Amino acid sequence: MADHKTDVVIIGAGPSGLLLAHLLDLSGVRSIIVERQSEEHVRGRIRAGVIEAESVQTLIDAGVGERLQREGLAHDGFDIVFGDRHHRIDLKGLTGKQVTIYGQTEITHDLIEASNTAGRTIVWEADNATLHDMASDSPSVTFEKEGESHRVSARLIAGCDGYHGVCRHTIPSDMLKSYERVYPFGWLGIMAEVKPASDELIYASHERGFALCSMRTPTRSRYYVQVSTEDHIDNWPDEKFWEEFSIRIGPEASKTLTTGPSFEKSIAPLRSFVAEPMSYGSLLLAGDAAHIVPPTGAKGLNLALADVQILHRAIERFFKSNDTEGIEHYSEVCLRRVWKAERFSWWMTMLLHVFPDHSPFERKLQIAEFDYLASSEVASRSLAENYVGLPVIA
Ligand code: FAS
Ligand code: PHB
Repeated sequence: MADHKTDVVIIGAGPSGLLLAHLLDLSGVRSIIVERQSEEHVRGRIRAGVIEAESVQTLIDAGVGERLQREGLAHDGFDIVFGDRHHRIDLKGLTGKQVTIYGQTEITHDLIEASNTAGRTIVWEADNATLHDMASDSPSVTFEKEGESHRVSARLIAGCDGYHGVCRHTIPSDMLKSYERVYPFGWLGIMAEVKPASDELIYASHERGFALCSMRTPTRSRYYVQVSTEDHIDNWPDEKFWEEFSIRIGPEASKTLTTGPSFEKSIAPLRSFVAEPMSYGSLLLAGDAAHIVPPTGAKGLNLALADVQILHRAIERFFKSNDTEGIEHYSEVCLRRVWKAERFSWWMTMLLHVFPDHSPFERKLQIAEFDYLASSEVASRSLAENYVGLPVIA
Protein backbone atom coordinates (compact mmCIF):
# COMPACT_ATOMS: atom_id res chain seq x y z
CA MET A 1 0.00 0.00 0.00
CA ALA A 2 1.47 3.31 -1.09
CA ASP A 3 0.94 5.90 1.65
CA HIS A 4 0.42 9.62 1.05
CA LYS A 5 -0.36 12.55 3.35
CA THR A 6 -2.06 15.90 2.78
CA ASP A 7 -4.30 18.41 4.57
CA VAL A 8 -7.57 17.72 2.72
CA VAL A 9 -8.55 14.79 0.49
CA ILE A 10 -11.18 15.81 -2.05
CA ILE A 11 -13.29 13.05 -3.60
CA GLY A 12 -14.46 14.11 -7.08
CA ALA A 13 -13.00 16.33 -9.83
CA GLY A 14 -16.25 18.00 -10.87
CA PRO A 15 -16.65 21.78 -10.47
CA SER A 16 -17.01 21.46 -6.66
CA GLY A 17 -13.82 19.46 -6.12
CA LEU A 18 -11.76 21.36 -8.68
CA LEU A 19 -12.73 24.81 -7.35
CA LEU A 20 -12.23 23.74 -3.72
CA ALA A 21 -8.70 22.45 -4.44
CA HIS A 22 -7.90 25.71 -6.24
CA LEU A 23 -9.20 27.98 -3.46
CA LEU A 24 -7.48 25.92 -0.74
CA ASP A 25 -4.20 26.14 -2.66
CA LEU A 26 -4.54 29.95 -2.77
CA SER A 27 -4.84 29.80 1.06
CA GLY A 28 -1.81 27.54 1.43
CA VAL A 29 -3.87 24.45 2.29
CA ARG A 30 -2.69 21.28 0.52
CA SER A 31 -5.13 18.83 -1.08
CA ILE A 32 -5.29 15.77 -3.30
CA ILE A 33 -8.29 15.09 -5.56
CA VAL A 34 -9.31 11.44 -6.04
CA GLU A 35 -11.47 11.07 -9.19
CA ARG A 36 -13.12 7.89 -10.49
CA GLN A 37 -13.27 8.88 -14.17
CA SER A 38 -10.55 9.75 -16.68
CA GLU A 39 -9.53 13.36 -17.30
CA GLU A 40 -10.93 13.06 -20.83
CA HIS A 41 -14.32 11.88 -19.51
CA VAL A 42 -14.56 14.71 -16.97
CA ARG A 43 -13.50 17.32 -19.54
CA GLY A 44 -16.12 16.00 -21.97
CA ARG A 45 -19.15 16.26 -19.67
CA ILE A 46 -21.88 18.62 -20.92
CA ARG A 47 -24.03 19.98 -18.08
CA ALA A 48 -24.99 23.48 -16.95
CA GLY A 49 -24.92 26.73 -18.87
CA VAL A 50 -26.20 29.62 -16.72
CA ILE A 51 -23.71 31.16 -14.27
CA GLU A 52 -24.90 33.56 -11.54
CA ALA A 53 -23.06 36.83 -10.98
CA GLU A 54 -21.80 35.62 -7.58
CA SER A 55 -20.35 32.47 -9.19
CA VAL A 56 -18.72 34.55 -11.93
CA GLN A 57 -17.12 36.81 -9.30
CA THR A 58 -15.87 33.80 -7.33
CA LEU A 59 -14.13 32.42 -10.42
CA ILE A 60 -12.68 35.84 -11.35
CA ASP A 61 -11.44 36.47 -7.77
CA ALA A 62 -9.83 33.00 -7.80
CA GLY A 63 -7.95 33.89 -10.99
CA VAL A 64 -9.75 31.33 -13.17
CA GLY A 65 -12.31 33.66 -14.79
CA GLU A 66 -10.26 35.22 -17.60
CA ARG A 67 -11.75 33.10 -20.45
CA LEU A 68 -15.17 33.31 -18.84
CA GLN A 69 -14.95 37.12 -18.97
CA ARG A 70 -13.77 36.98 -22.58
CA GLU A 71 -16.10 34.33 -23.97
CA GLY A 72 -19.08 34.32 -21.58
CA LEU A 73 -22.33 35.85 -22.86
CA ALA A 74 -23.90 38.37 -20.43
CA HIS A 75 -27.70 38.09 -20.44
CA ASP A 76 -30.10 40.74 -19.10
CA GLY A 77 -33.24 38.62 -19.20
CA PHE A 78 -35.09 35.64 -20.61
CA ASP A 79 -38.50 34.83 -22.08
CA ILE A 80 -41.24 32.61 -20.72
CA VAL A 81 -43.62 31.33 -23.42
CA PHE A 82 -47.03 29.87 -22.51
CA GLY A 83 -48.71 28.57 -25.64
CA ASP A 84 -48.91 31.61 -27.96
CA ARG A 85 -48.19 34.17 -25.21
CA HIS A 86 -44.85 35.29 -23.84
CA HIS A 87 -43.48 37.38 -21.00
CA ARG A 88 -39.88 38.59 -20.67
CA ILE A 89 -38.28 38.49 -17.23
CA ASP A 90 -36.09 41.60 -17.22
CA LEU A 91 -33.37 40.39 -14.84
CA LYS A 92 -31.25 43.55 -15.16
CA GLY A 93 -34.19 45.92 -14.81
CA LEU A 94 -35.74 44.03 -11.88
CA THR A 95 -32.58 43.16 -9.91
CA GLY A 96 -29.72 45.17 -11.42
CA LYS A 97 -27.95 41.86 -12.09
CA GLN A 98 -27.20 39.74 -15.14
CA VAL A 99 -26.42 36.06 -15.62
CA THR A 100 -23.62 34.76 -17.83
CA ILE A 101 -23.93 31.95 -20.36
CA TYR A 102 -20.75 29.88 -20.16
CA GLY A 103 -20.77 26.09 -20.26
CA GLN A 104 -19.89 24.09 -17.15
CA THR A 105 -17.65 22.14 -19.53
CA GLU A 106 -15.59 25.32 -20.00
CA ILE A 107 -15.40 25.98 -16.24
CA THR A 108 -14.19 22.42 -15.72
CA HIS A 109 -11.58 22.93 -18.44
CA ASP A 110 -10.41 26.23 -16.91
CA LEU A 111 -10.11 24.65 -13.44
CA ILE A 112 -8.21 21.58 -14.68
CA GLU A 113 -5.81 23.86 -16.58
CA ALA A 114 -5.27 25.92 -13.40
CA SER A 115 -4.65 22.71 -11.43
CA ASN A 116 -2.08 21.48 -13.95
CA THR A 117 -0.34 24.88 -14.02
CA ALA A 118 -0.14 24.91 -10.21
CA GLY A 119 1.17 21.33 -10.16
CA ARG A 120 -1.62 20.07 -7.93
CA THR A 121 -2.39 16.34 -7.69
CA ILE A 122 -5.55 14.91 -9.28
CA VAL A 123 -5.59 11.11 -9.23
CA TRP A 124 -7.66 10.20 -12.31
CA GLU A 125 -9.28 6.77 -12.78
CA ALA A 126 -9.02 5.97 -9.06
CA ASP A 127 -11.12 2.89 -8.29
CA ASN A 128 -12.99 1.97 -5.11
CA ALA A 129 -12.35 5.15 -3.16
CA THR A 130 -13.19 4.22 0.43
CA LEU A 131 -13.39 6.60 3.38
CA HIS A 132 -11.99 5.53 6.77
CA ASP A 133 -12.33 6.94 10.32
CA MET A 134 -14.56 9.88 9.35
CA ALA A 135 -15.53 10.38 13.01
CA SER A 136 -11.87 10.80 14.01
CA ASP A 137 -9.30 13.61 13.58
CA SER A 138 -7.21 11.30 11.39
CA PRO A 139 -9.40 10.14 8.53
CA SER A 140 -8.02 8.56 5.37
CA VAL A 141 -9.09 7.49 1.91
CA THR A 142 -7.94 4.31 0.18
CA PHE A 143 -8.26 3.61 -3.54
CA GLU A 144 -6.76 1.49 -6.28
CA LYS A 145 -4.96 2.89 -9.30
CA GLU A 146 -3.62 0.63 -12.06
CA GLY A 147 -3.84 -2.33 -9.70
CA GLU A 148 -1.87 -0.66 -6.90
CA SER A 149 -3.47 0.19 -3.53
CA HIS A 150 -3.05 3.69 -2.08
CA ARG A 151 -3.94 5.35 1.22
CA VAL A 152 -4.11 9.13 1.63
CA SER A 153 -4.17 10.37 5.22
CA ALA A 154 -5.52 13.87 5.88
CA ARG A 155 -7.16 16.02 8.55
CA LEU A 156 -10.36 16.61 6.53
CA ILE A 157 -12.21 14.87 3.68
CA ALA A 158 -14.29 16.92 1.21
CA GLY A 159 -17.07 14.86 -0.39
CA CYS A 160 -17.44 16.45 -3.85
CA ASP A 161 -18.41 13.22 -5.59
CA GLY A 162 -21.87 14.13 -6.83
CA TYR A 163 -25.25 12.44 -6.40
CA HIS A 164 -23.95 8.99 -7.32
CA GLY A 165 -20.82 9.25 -5.18
CA VAL A 166 -19.81 7.30 -2.05
CA CYS A 167 -19.18 10.06 0.51
CA ARG A 168 -22.77 10.78 1.53
CA HIS A 169 -23.27 7.07 2.22
CA THR A 170 -20.38 7.12 4.70
CA ILE A 171 -22.51 9.15 7.09
CA PRO A 172 -24.24 6.69 9.49
CA SER A 173 -27.84 6.18 8.36
CA ASP A 174 -29.16 7.16 11.82
CA MET A 175 -27.39 10.54 11.44
CA LEU A 176 -28.41 11.29 7.81
CA LYS A 177 -31.85 12.54 6.75
CA SER A 178 -32.65 12.66 3.02
CA TYR A 179 -35.47 14.54 1.33
CA GLU A 180 -36.32 13.67 -2.28
CA ARG A 181 -38.85 14.28 -5.00
CA VAL A 182 -38.43 12.48 -8.33
CA TYR A 183 -40.28 14.13 -11.24
CA PRO A 184 -42.28 11.99 -13.73
CA PHE A 185 -40.25 13.26 -16.70
CA GLY A 186 -36.70 14.03 -17.84
CA TRP A 187 -34.97 16.49 -20.16
CA LEU A 188 -33.68 15.39 -23.55
CA GLY A 189 -30.84 17.78 -24.36
CA ILE A 190 -29.02 18.31 -27.64
CA MET A 191 -26.04 20.42 -28.67
CA ALA A 192 -25.81 21.64 -32.28
CA GLU A 193 -23.44 24.00 -34.07
CA VAL A 194 -26.28 26.26 -35.25
CA LYS A 195 -27.15 29.89 -34.47
CA PRO A 196 -29.49 30.01 -31.45
CA ALA A 197 -33.14 30.76 -32.30
CA SER A 198 -33.12 33.70 -29.88
CA ASP A 199 -30.56 36.06 -28.33
CA GLU A 200 -31.90 35.19 -24.88
CA LEU A 201 -33.09 31.95 -23.26
CA ILE A 202 -36.68 30.85 -23.82
CA TYR A 203 -38.48 28.68 -21.25
CA ALA A 204 -41.52 27.33 -23.09
CA SER A 205 -44.51 25.62 -21.47
CA HIS A 206 -46.55 23.92 -24.18
CA GLU A 207 -49.41 21.45 -23.74
CA ARG A 208 -47.16 18.88 -25.46
CA GLY A 209 -44.44 19.50 -22.88
CA PHE A 210 -41.68 21.86 -21.74
CA ALA A 211 -38.87 23.08 -23.98
CA LEU A 212 -35.83 25.26 -23.28
CA CYS A 213 -33.97 27.26 -25.87
CA SER A 214 -30.46 27.93 -24.59
CA MET A 215 -27.00 28.30 -26.03
CA ARG A 216 -23.26 28.11 -25.41
CA THR A 217 -21.91 30.61 -27.98
CA PRO A 218 -23.46 32.80 -30.77
CA THR A 219 -23.04 29.76 -33.07
CA ARG A 220 -23.69 26.86 -30.68
CA SER A 221 -27.21 26.04 -29.46
CA ARG A 222 -28.19 23.99 -26.39
CA TYR A 223 -31.84 22.88 -26.56
CA TYR A 224 -34.01 20.68 -24.34
CA VAL A 225 -37.44 19.06 -24.52
CA GLN A 226 -39.33 17.37 -21.69
CA VAL A 227 -39.62 13.61 -22.28
CA SER A 228 -41.06 10.73 -20.26
CA THR A 229 -38.78 8.91 -17.83
CA GLU A 230 -39.10 5.77 -19.99
CA ASP A 231 -37.96 7.55 -23.17
CA HIS A 232 -34.64 6.87 -24.89
CA ILE A 233 -32.44 8.95 -27.21
CA ASP A 234 -32.85 6.26 -29.91
CA ASN A 235 -36.50 7.40 -30.15
CA TRP A 236 -35.33 10.92 -31.00
CA PRO A 237 -33.59 11.21 -34.36
CA ASP A 238 -32.65 14.84 -35.06
CA GLU A 239 -35.56 15.33 -37.47
CA LYS A 240 -38.09 14.37 -34.75
CA PHE A 241 -36.35 16.60 -32.20
CA TRP A 242 -36.40 19.66 -34.47
CA GLU A 243 -40.06 19.12 -35.37
CA GLU A 244 -41.14 18.80 -31.71
CA PHE A 245 -38.87 21.58 -30.47
CA SER A 246 -40.18 24.08 -33.06
CA ILE A 247 -43.78 23.31 -32.03
CA ARG A 248 -43.08 23.76 -28.32
CA ILE A 249 -41.08 27.02 -28.49
CA GLY A 250 -43.98 28.64 -30.34
CA PRO A 251 -44.53 30.29 -33.73
CA GLU A 252 -42.43 33.41 -32.96
CA ALA A 253 -39.17 31.68 -32.03
CA SER A 254 -39.58 28.83 -34.53
CA LYS A 255 -39.41 31.41 -37.34
CA THR A 256 -35.77 32.05 -36.44
CA LEU A 257 -34.92 28.43 -35.61
CA THR A 258 -31.91 27.06 -37.52
CA THR A 259 -31.73 23.26 -37.53
CA GLY A 260 -28.71 21.08 -38.11
CA PRO A 261 -27.01 17.86 -36.96
CA SER A 262 -26.71 17.41 -33.18
CA PHE A 263 -23.30 16.38 -31.86
CA GLU A 264 -24.48 15.55 -28.35
CA LYS A 265 -27.80 14.06 -27.25
CA SER A 266 -28.66 12.82 -23.73
CA ILE A 267 -31.57 12.43 -21.33
CA ALA A 268 -31.21 13.63 -17.73
CA PRO A 269 -33.70 12.61 -15.03
CA LEU A 270 -35.14 15.39 -12.86
CA ARG A 271 -35.16 15.23 -9.11
CA SER A 272 -35.08 17.44 -6.02
CA PHE A 273 -32.86 16.05 -3.29
CA VAL A 274 -31.28 17.25 -0.06
CA ALA A 275 -29.19 15.27 2.44
CA GLU A 276 -28.87 16.65 5.96
CA PRO A 277 -26.46 17.30 7.56
CA MET A 278 -23.82 18.17 4.94
CA SER A 279 -21.05 17.17 7.34
CA TYR A 280 -20.10 14.34 9.70
CA GLY A 281 -16.93 14.36 11.80
CA SER A 282 -14.06 15.12 9.41
CA LEU A 283 -16.24 14.71 6.27
CA LEU A 284 -17.78 17.78 4.60
CA LEU A 285 -20.09 17.40 1.58
CA ALA A 286 -20.36 20.03 -1.19
CA GLY A 287 -22.40 20.30 -4.39
CA ASP A 288 -24.39 17.45 -5.88
CA ALA A 289 -23.03 15.07 -3.21
CA ALA A 290 -25.41 16.84 -0.81
CA HIS A 291 -28.19 18.25 -2.98
CA ILE A 292 -29.78 18.06 -6.41
CA VAL A 293 -32.21 20.46 -8.07
CA PRO A 294 -34.15 20.06 -11.33
CA PRO A 295 -32.21 22.15 -13.92
CA THR A 296 -35.26 24.36 -14.59
CA GLY A 297 -33.98 27.13 -12.34
CA ALA A 298 -30.32 26.82 -13.49
CA LYS A 299 -29.24 26.44 -9.85
CA GLY A 300 -27.31 23.15 -9.64
CA LEU A 301 -23.86 24.32 -10.58
CA ASN A 302 -24.29 27.68 -8.83
CA LEU A 303 -25.32 25.98 -5.58
CA ALA A 304 -22.21 23.81 -5.80
CA LEU A 305 -19.91 26.82 -6.30
CA ALA A 306 -21.60 28.63 -3.39
CA ASP A 307 -21.06 25.61 -1.09
CA VAL A 308 -17.40 25.63 -2.06
CA GLN A 309 -17.03 29.33 -1.25
CA ILE A 310 -18.30 28.68 2.29
CA LEU A 311 -16.36 25.43 2.67
CA HIS A 312 -13.12 27.12 1.58
CA ARG A 313 -13.52 29.87 4.20
CA ALA A 314 -14.31 27.30 6.91
CA ILE A 315 -11.31 25.11 6.10
CA GLU A 316 -8.97 28.10 5.73
CA ARG A 317 -10.07 29.35 9.20
CA PHE A 318 -9.50 25.86 10.59
CA PHE A 319 -5.95 25.49 9.28
CA LYS A 320 -4.86 29.13 9.74
CA SER A 321 -6.37 29.86 13.18
CA ASN A 322 -7.30 26.41 14.49
CA ASP A 323 -10.81 27.86 14.63
CA THR A 324 -13.48 25.17 14.12
CA GLU A 325 -16.52 27.48 14.09
CA GLY A 326 -16.77 27.67 10.29
CA ILE A 327 -16.67 23.89 10.01
CA GLU A 328 -19.16 23.40 12.83
CA HIS A 329 -21.68 25.78 11.18
CA TYR A 330 -20.91 24.84 7.55
CA SER A 331 -23.91 22.56 7.07
CA GLU A 332 -26.40 24.93 8.70
CA VAL A 333 -25.13 27.94 6.68
CA CYS A 334 -25.29 26.03 3.37
CA LEU A 335 -28.67 24.42 3.96
CA ARG A 336 -30.45 27.77 4.53
CA ARG A 337 -29.47 28.77 0.94
CA VAL A 338 -29.85 25.27 -0.50
CA TRP A 339 -33.47 24.95 0.60
CA LYS A 340 -34.37 28.34 -0.93
CA ALA A 341 -32.88 27.18 -4.23
CA GLU A 342 -34.72 23.86 -3.88
CA ARG A 343 -37.98 25.77 -3.44
CA PHE A 344 -37.35 28.00 -6.47
CA SER A 345 -36.26 25.13 -8.73
CA TRP A 346 -39.30 23.08 -7.67
CA TRP A 347 -41.60 26.06 -8.24
CA MET A 348 -40.25 26.76 -11.78
CA THR A 349 -40.49 23.05 -12.60
CA MET A 350 -44.11 22.88 -11.40
CA LEU A 351 -44.94 26.02 -13.39
CA LEU A 352 -43.49 25.01 -16.74
CA HIS A 353 -43.86 21.24 -17.18
CA VAL A 354 -46.78 19.05 -18.19
CA PHE A 355 -47.45 16.51 -15.42
CA PRO A 356 -49.03 13.25 -16.60
CA ASP A 357 -51.31 13.12 -13.52
CA HIS A 358 -52.41 16.77 -13.74
CA SER A 359 -56.11 17.45 -14.31
CA PRO A 360 -57.33 20.43 -16.39
CA PHE A 361 -57.62 22.26 -13.05
CA GLU A 362 -53.85 22.14 -12.45
CA ARG A 363 -53.17 23.30 -16.03
CA LYS A 364 -55.48 26.27 -15.38
CA LEU A 365 -53.48 27.02 -12.23
CA GLN A 366 -50.25 27.03 -14.26
CA ILE A 367 -51.79 29.49 -16.73
CA ALA A 368 -53.00 31.65 -13.84
CA GLU A 369 -49.48 31.63 -12.36
CA PHE A 370 -48.11 32.77 -15.74
CA ASP A 371 -50.80 35.49 -15.96
CA TYR A 372 -49.82 36.70 -12.48
CA LEU A 373 -46.12 36.83 -13.49
CA ALA A 374 -46.98 38.71 -16.69
CA SER A 375 -49.17 41.25 -14.88
CA SER A 376 -47.27 41.82 -11.63
CA GLU A 377 -43.85 43.43 -11.41
CA VAL A 378 -43.58 42.13 -7.85
CA ALA A 379 -44.14 38.55 -9.03
CA SER A 380 -41.59 38.96 -11.85
CA ARG A 381 -39.09 40.52 -9.44
CA SER A 382 -39.46 37.56 -7.08
CA LEU A 383 -38.68 35.16 -9.93
CA ALA A 384 -35.81 37.37 -11.12
CA GLU A 385 -34.08 37.67 -7.74
CA ASN A 386 -34.11 33.90 -7.34
CA TYR A 387 -32.90 33.31 -10.89
CA VAL A 388 -29.92 35.70 -10.63
CA GLY A 389 -29.10 34.07 -7.28
CA LEU A 390 -29.90 34.82 -3.65
CA PRO A 391 -27.01 35.86 -1.35
CA VAL A 392 -24.58 33.00 -0.68
CA ILE A 393 -24.84 33.63 3.06
CA ALA A 394 -28.42 34.54 3.93
P1 FAS B 1 -20.43 16.45 -10.27
O1 FAS B 1 -21.43 15.34 -10.34
O2 FAS B 1 -20.30 17.40 -11.41
O3 FAS B 1 -18.96 15.87 -10.02
C1 FAS B 1 -18.76 14.79 -9.14
C2 FAS B 1 -17.45 14.12 -9.54
O4 FAS B 1 -17.18 13.06 -8.61
C3 FAS B 1 -17.53 13.48 -10.92
O5 FAS B 1 -16.40 13.85 -11.69
C4 FAS B 1 -17.55 11.98 -10.64
O6 FAS B 1 -16.92 11.22 -11.65
C5 FAS B 1 -16.79 11.91 -9.34
N1 FAS B 1 -17.11 10.72 -8.53
C6 FAS B 1 -18.33 10.18 -8.32
N2 FAS B 1 -18.23 9.09 -7.53
C7 FAS B 1 -16.89 8.94 -7.24
C8 FAS B 1 -16.14 8.01 -6.49
N3 FAS B 1 -16.74 6.98 -5.86
N4 FAS B 1 -14.79 8.15 -6.41
C9 FAS B 1 -14.18 9.20 -7.02
N5 FAS B 1 -14.83 10.13 -7.77
C10 FAS B 1 -16.18 9.99 -7.87
N6 FAS B 1 -27.09 22.22 -13.44
C11 FAS B 1 -27.52 23.39 -13.98
O7 FAS B 1 -27.43 24.43 -13.33
N7 FAS B 1 -28.05 23.41 -15.26
C12 FAS B 1 -28.14 22.26 -16.02
O8 FAS B 1 -28.63 22.28 -17.15
C13 FAS B 1 -27.69 21.04 -15.50
N8 FAS B 1 -27.75 19.88 -16.25
C14 FAS B 1 -27.32 18.69 -15.69
C15 FAS B 1 -27.36 17.47 -16.43
C16 FAS B 1 -26.95 16.25 -15.85
C17 FAS B 1 -27.01 14.96 -16.63
C18 FAS B 1 -26.48 16.23 -14.51
C19 FAS B 1 -26.06 14.93 -13.84
C20 FAS B 1 -26.42 17.44 -13.77
C21 FAS B 1 -26.84 18.66 -14.37
N9 FAS B 1 -26.77 19.89 -13.68
C22 FAS B 1 -27.18 21.07 -14.19
C23 FAS B 1 -26.24 19.94 -12.37
C24 FAS B 1 -24.74 19.90 -12.49
O9 FAS B 1 -24.32 20.97 -13.29
C25 FAS B 1 -24.21 19.89 -11.10
O10 FAS B 1 -24.84 20.85 -10.27
C26 FAS B 1 -22.72 20.08 -11.04
O11 FAS B 1 -22.12 19.15 -11.91
C27 FAS B 1 -22.32 19.85 -9.59
O12 FAS B 1 -20.96 19.73 -9.55
P2 FAS B 1 -20.27 18.71 -8.49
O13 FAS B 1 -20.88 18.94 -7.16
O14 FAS B 1 -18.82 18.89 -8.69
O15 FAS B 1 -20.76 17.25 -8.93
C1 PHB C 1 -28.27 25.18 -20.28
O1 PHB C 1 -27.91 26.06 -21.09
O2 PHB C 1 -27.76 24.04 -20.25
C2 PHB C 1 -29.35 25.50 -19.28
C3 PHB C 1 -29.82 26.80 -19.18
C4 PHB C 1 -30.82 27.10 -18.26
C5 PHB C 1 -31.35 26.08 -17.49
C6 PHB C 1 -30.87 24.77 -17.59
C7 PHB C 1 -29.88 24.47 -18.51
O3 PHB C 1 -32.34 26.36 -16.60
